[in-house]
Amino acid sequence: MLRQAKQPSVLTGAGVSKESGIPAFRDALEGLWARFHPQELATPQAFMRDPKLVWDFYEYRRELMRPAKPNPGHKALAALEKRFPRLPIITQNIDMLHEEAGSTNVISLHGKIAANKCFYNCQGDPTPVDVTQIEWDKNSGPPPCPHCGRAMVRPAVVWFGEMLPPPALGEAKRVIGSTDLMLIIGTSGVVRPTSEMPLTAARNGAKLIEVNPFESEISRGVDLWLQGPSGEVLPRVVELVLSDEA
Ligand code: BV8
Repeated sequence: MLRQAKQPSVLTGAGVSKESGIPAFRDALEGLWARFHPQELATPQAFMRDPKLVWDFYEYRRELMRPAKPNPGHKALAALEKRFPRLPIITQNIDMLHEEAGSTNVISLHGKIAANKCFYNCQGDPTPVDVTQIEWDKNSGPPPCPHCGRAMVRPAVVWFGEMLPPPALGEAKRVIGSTDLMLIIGTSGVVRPTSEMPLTAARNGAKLIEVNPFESEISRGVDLWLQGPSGEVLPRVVELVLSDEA
């Protein structure tokens, strides 16, 4: 199916980063954070209610992600560009491991955890803030925005109830409207609007291949389910596709 594809695309979720040691979004977290579900904290309301709690939650996840390296699954997707240059990778992940693995066309639907911005976007959406240039008491939660001094600085990720960034969403829609084969990797298919993208692609005639060790919300609608961890399945798939070039 991949060999015949003219415009393949990829959609990834937290599962593709599991073998890099990053817990998936719905995995239980350790220690202090075990009693929280990320969903409760990944909202603007939670941040307004308790900015320090939410800020510390992201600092904790940034610490978790810092040592993480691309795994064989990320690397296989980057290698696939030998056959499909600029292979679009629509990702829900905020860890930037696809870019680190060498993928050149990553569409980040939910932002990047390493980035911060003004909560009010006081200089326009988004108003990036580089916290390494700010001196503040790190135990007091987020610093005030250095531009407006009114709002607090927040992680530049998309929270529940927030719109996806129009540039990324527009790019994803263009890919979905033209792809003839979508590889869907490591997503539970729960979070909208991303979870609707495979079906939209299929309605436009695309074939769907899912890579996931467990059944997901989209498994019933795919043409082929490769059941297994992406760090093992993807290298074998990509080797097959690239070897027939020889
Ligand atoms: C929006 C960034 C429109 C932050 C994330 C009620 C109130 C408010 C909103 C809603 C509501 N009901 C529904 C909604 C919409 C909501 C939504 O979908 N909620 C869900 C929970 C029902 N969506 C939104 O709010 C979105 N915005 O709709 O705006 C709007 C706005 C205003 C007004 C009107 C309309 C915004 C959603 C974005 C949220 N931000 N992340 C952060 O990370 O802190 S989402 C978060 O979930 C992560 O990005 C994560 O990637 C994503 C999805 O999860 P998955 O990636 O699928 O990960 P998960 O853990 O679920 O699954 C892992 C999978 O991997 C599993 O299937 C597992 O089997 C598999 N796996 C495990 N090991 C491996 C593996 N696969 C491969 N290899 C392995 N080794």
